[in-house]
Amino acid sequence: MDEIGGIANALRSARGVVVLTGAGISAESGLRTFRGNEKDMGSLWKSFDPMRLATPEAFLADPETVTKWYDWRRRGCLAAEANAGHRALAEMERRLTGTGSESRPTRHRSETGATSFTLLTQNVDRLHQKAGSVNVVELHGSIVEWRCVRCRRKTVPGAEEFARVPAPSPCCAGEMLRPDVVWFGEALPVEAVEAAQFAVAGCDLFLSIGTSAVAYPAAGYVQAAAAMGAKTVEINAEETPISGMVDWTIRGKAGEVLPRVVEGAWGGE
Ligand code: BV8
Repeated sequence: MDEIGGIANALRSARGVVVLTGAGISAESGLRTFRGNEKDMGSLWKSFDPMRLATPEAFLADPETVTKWYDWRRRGCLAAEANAGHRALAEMERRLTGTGSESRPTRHRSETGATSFTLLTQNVDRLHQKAGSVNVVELHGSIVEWRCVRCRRKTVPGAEEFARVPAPSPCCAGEMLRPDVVWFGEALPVEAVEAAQFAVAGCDLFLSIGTSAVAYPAAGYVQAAAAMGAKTVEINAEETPISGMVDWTIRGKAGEVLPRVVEGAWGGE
C-alpha cells in the first residue's frame, strides 16, 4: 500500500488525531514562509530577515519598521484565501468528529463514537478558521489581533490605526500597539501549551504539515507523540529534521496531498 493509503487507513482507525501546521500550508494561499525561497511577495520582506524581526528586541529597537512589517503581513493575511490544504483539514475534522455544518460522520465513527481532533498551528494568518476548522490552537498567536504593550488589552486594528506607526494604544496614553503573536524568546500562551500537551498525550496519530520542524516547543510535539506510541506522518515540500523519524513522510504540496489523503480515507462515503 502506498503512503497515502497507509495514512488514510490510520486516519479511519484513529481515536485521537493531532495535526501541526506551519507556514508551508499557507504558501499556496500566496503567503511567504519563514525560510523558504519562493518568489518574494513584496519589497518590504525582501530586505528583512523574519527570524531577526520576529523578536521583542527588534520591536524595542525599531518599533516603526517592525510595525510596518507586521501591518504589511496582516493585510496580506486578511486578503488571503484558504487553500485546498486548509479545506482538506477542515473536512478531516468534520469526518472524524462530526462537527461543522456539513458534517458527514462516517458510519464507522457513529458506531464507535467520535474521534478527538486538534489542529495545532504555528501560523498567525487565521486561514484554518477561514476554511472552517473548529478546534484550532494558535501556538504563536494571531496577526489579526494586536495588544497594548502596557496593559495587554487586545484589539482588532484596521487601516486607520496604522495611519501613524508605531500604532498608538487605544487604552493607555503614550503606549504602542504590538501584534498579538509569540516572538522568538517569548513564552507561548499557557492555554495553548496546555491544550497542545493534552492533545498530544491522548493522540494515536500525529501529522506534521508544512513546517520545517525547527521552531520549538512546537517542533518537539511530534517526538512526544511518537514516544506515546502514536503513528506519525509528515507532509512537507522539503526534507526536515523529523523526516527520518516519522512513520510516513511525503514530499509534496499540502494543497495537493491532503485532499488525496481525505479522499483515500472517506472518498466513497
Ligand atoms: C520560547 C510568530 C521560551 C511570529 C514564530 C527548545 C525549546 C524551547 C525553545 C527553544 C528551543 N530551542 C530553541 C528555542 C528558542 C526558539 C526556537 O525555536 N528557535 C529555533 C528557531 C532555533 N523558540 C522560541 O523562542 C519560542 N519561545 O521557547 O520561549 C520562554 C519560556 C518562558 C519564558 C520566556 C521564554 C517561541 C517560538 C515562536 C516564535 N514565533 N512566529 C510571526 O509569525 O511573525 S515562529 C515562526 O517560525 C512562525 O510561526 C513559523 O510558522 C515558525 C516555524 O516555521 P515554519 O512554520 O516551519 O515555517 P518555515 O518557513 O520554517 O517552513 C515552512 C516549511 O513548509 C518548509 O519546510 C517548506 O519546505 C514547506 N513548504 C513550503 N511550501 C509548502 C510546504 N510544505 C507543504 N506544502 C507547501 N505548499
